[in-house]
Amino acid sequence: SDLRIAVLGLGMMGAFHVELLTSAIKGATVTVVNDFVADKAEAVAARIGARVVADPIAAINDPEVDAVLLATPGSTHFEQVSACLDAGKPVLCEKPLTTDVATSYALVEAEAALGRPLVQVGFMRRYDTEYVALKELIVGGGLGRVLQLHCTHRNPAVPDHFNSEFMIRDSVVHEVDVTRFLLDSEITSVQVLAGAATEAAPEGTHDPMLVVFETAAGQLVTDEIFVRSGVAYEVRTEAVGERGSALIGLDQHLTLKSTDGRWGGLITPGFVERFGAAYRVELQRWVDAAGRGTIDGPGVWDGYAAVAVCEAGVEAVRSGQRVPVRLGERPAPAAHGVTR
Ligand code: ISE
Repeated sequence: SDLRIAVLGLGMMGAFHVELLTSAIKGATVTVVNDFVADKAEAVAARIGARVVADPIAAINDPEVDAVLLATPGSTHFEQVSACLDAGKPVLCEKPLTTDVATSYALVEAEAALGRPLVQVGFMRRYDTEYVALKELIVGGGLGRVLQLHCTHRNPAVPDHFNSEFMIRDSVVHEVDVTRFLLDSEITSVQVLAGAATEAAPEGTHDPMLVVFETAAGQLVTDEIFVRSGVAYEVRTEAVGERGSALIGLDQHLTLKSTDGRWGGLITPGFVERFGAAYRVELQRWVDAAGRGTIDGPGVWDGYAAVAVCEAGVEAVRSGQRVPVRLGERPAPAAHGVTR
């Protein structure tokens, strides 16, 4: 029988997940929906034949819910993920895990105390075929020892509330996870260079920025974050090793057309075109794992580490200094999340 899912938060991401769950994912039924805007919840529920439960904690604890998808604001995640752990229900939590290091670490400890991984964090790039191929190349030794990563992360446009801090916590967080995923090493420091800003940026917002991570193995990672490029959704990563380099995200699998001896093509306009397939794989694997009472992807430790790096990144924007990242102790393997 289908896994019965509660979707909490029906903004852009929540609505996107509901759409996928009801159209593309096997073995799942959305039985309960929740949003702090009552009309929105009612409209979605009516369309897909689900029930509205107005209180988020009651939605999690509802007897007709086996697993929970959280697309609520980050500030509500600590309480909601805690409720999922208390109820013993698998949860897929959109980033960020929580909004500060202390509460994220509290969730690491709570899951460890429970003794089985239930918390998965929505870092969807780990399911993108290109990132998976790059990881396999690296793990297989195809590049030799990897020394540097160079990441580009551009959005065509964003709302005004994307200030420098938000850009770190909401956008750069993806490269934080990509770095940890590809290099299997923790990030130990963050530095941010804020140069000339686009005239599209509101006063005081540094857009673009150049972010530099250092890993425990001494590898350097650069990330150009530019969320008002005015052009397209461009996400590229190049890994540079002792025996070669590899770049992903260049043609983004769209058709390149040759004319007049030149090459060119389309750039993905948004995240749906770039990562839609990855979201679908992420969700299907999570549904399958949740049916077995577990997770299949980045776990609570990955969510915690990302929050810790982003917090250091925000301080690095303010201070202009290289800011160290110090992580708490990682619980024993049997207790922490499955990392892919
Ligand atoms: C947003 O939250 C995302 O997750 C997108 O993938 C990213 O490109 C964007 O910059 C973020 O703000």
